[in-house]
Amino acid sequence: MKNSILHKIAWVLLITICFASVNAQKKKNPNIVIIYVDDLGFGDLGVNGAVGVKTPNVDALAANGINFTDAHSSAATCTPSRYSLLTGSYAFRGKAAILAGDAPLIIDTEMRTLPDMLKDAGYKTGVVGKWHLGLGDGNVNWNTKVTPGPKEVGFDYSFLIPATGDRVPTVFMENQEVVGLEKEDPITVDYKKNIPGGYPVGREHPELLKQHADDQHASSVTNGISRIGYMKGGENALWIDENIPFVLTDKATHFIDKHKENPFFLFFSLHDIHQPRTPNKKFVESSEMGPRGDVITQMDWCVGEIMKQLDKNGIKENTMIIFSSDNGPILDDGYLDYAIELLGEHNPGGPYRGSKYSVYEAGTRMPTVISWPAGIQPGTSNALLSQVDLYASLAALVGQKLKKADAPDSENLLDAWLGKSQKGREMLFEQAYAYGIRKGNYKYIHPKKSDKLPEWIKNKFVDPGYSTVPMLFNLDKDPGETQNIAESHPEMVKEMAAYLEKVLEKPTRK
Ligand code: NG6
Ligand code: CA
Repeated sequence: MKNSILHKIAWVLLITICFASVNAQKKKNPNIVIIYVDDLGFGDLGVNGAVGVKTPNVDALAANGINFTDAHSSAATCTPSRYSLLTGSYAFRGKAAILAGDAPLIIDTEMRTLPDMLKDAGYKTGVVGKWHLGLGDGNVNWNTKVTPGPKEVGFDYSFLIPATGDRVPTVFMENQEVVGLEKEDPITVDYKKNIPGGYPVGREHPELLKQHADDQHASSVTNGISRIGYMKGGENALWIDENIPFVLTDKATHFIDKHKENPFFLFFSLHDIHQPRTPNKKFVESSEMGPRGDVITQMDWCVGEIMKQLDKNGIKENTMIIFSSDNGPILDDGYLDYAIELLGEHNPGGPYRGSKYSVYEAGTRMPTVISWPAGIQPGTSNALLSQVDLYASLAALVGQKLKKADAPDSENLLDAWLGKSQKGREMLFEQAYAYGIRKGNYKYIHPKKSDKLPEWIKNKFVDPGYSTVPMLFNLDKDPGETQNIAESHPEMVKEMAAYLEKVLEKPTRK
């Protein structure tokens, strides 16, 4: 009898110890916050040499963490880069291209995503901000819960700008339902034709506009800004552009508060500094560059608020912040806010050539900072890295094994992300309107069959990197990609073209 009681006590003790150690293990994993800025260029941070604007909060993050000088988004546009970040797969594999605001979800719900993987490791997961990965399965009805969406690809919580700031519907969605929608005023969206009884159209009513827009951005006007696409209804739910940073930061800090006891993963995906750039009055004239500079200050403020919240909750030490951008900078992307005229000496892409949409370096070489006071030593790193690798690297960090089909292009480069090694990728793939490959400091640009640019790209401040002959640059000597040395380096061209061929053929993760 006595023996069996002792036995029972021993079992209870053993189980308690096991649970305690599992919990301790869980506790050790840092919270992870990805702060993903939209269209921020390498040179747009103080720490990377910004001239007309200050970014004290991000600079402080860099001073206490690692500033990466050769880290890349997987693509030079938004949807593709985000797709790769969340799936560890190159965007072309999922046919991910810039999406319309009513496009269906492009992530296969059967795929194990980055948030799925972190959930398996015990994390609470949330996304706050720009989504632009599609919602629903076609013919989305904005007046009901829209599925599939973030929940079906691994996020416990979502608060979204469904597509972009310049696309309808201009409403927020919380857990896949429009916030503030009134039953009597349902939302209709159409990307092809105007909707009778819908919002006035910018190209017919320029007097309603706060900012002049080109014809592509001249459809429905909400909050004095014309957008891509047509919309009707949902008046009570419309966002006020000038308040977006406050609304998003509030949701992000609430998520942090709510989950401070768990490990959590927050994907904080800002609208800034994408057009339309309409800084809140708190930030107007905070820079010397007009709205584009002012929204950089605004973005920096958001970063500061996140830091404050972590500090307040006593979890700053064991929170890893990954700060980066989805694609390179663009001065004119459709709205007239005088970004070109007010640029001064500022170089949005730093010393690099190109911009958003471009296969030249500035298209994908992203401002990238990682801080984790409890886990990394401050410093800088010039390791060659791609955001597609964050999935496998974070899986290694939290002790999750990848199954064969998971994260098909993601390499575990955790030591490089943590600054323990300066060795990044051997070869790196860049997707823009042309394909690029990096090997060490060499950069290869794959030729296009035709040099005919898409019509809409022509008038832009874009240097796309289209060429009908192969191009090769030595970034060591020529960071601005001005001297094509392909002809004198045929072996290098051959090797890099062969690697590209392999990437295009099948997943690259070993
Ligand atoms: C382009 C838009 C551009 C911007 C971009 C998406 C036109 C002519 N241009 O199609 O203004 O919205 O899509 O930007 O419509 S991104 O950062 O989300 O990739
Ligand atoms: Ca973008």
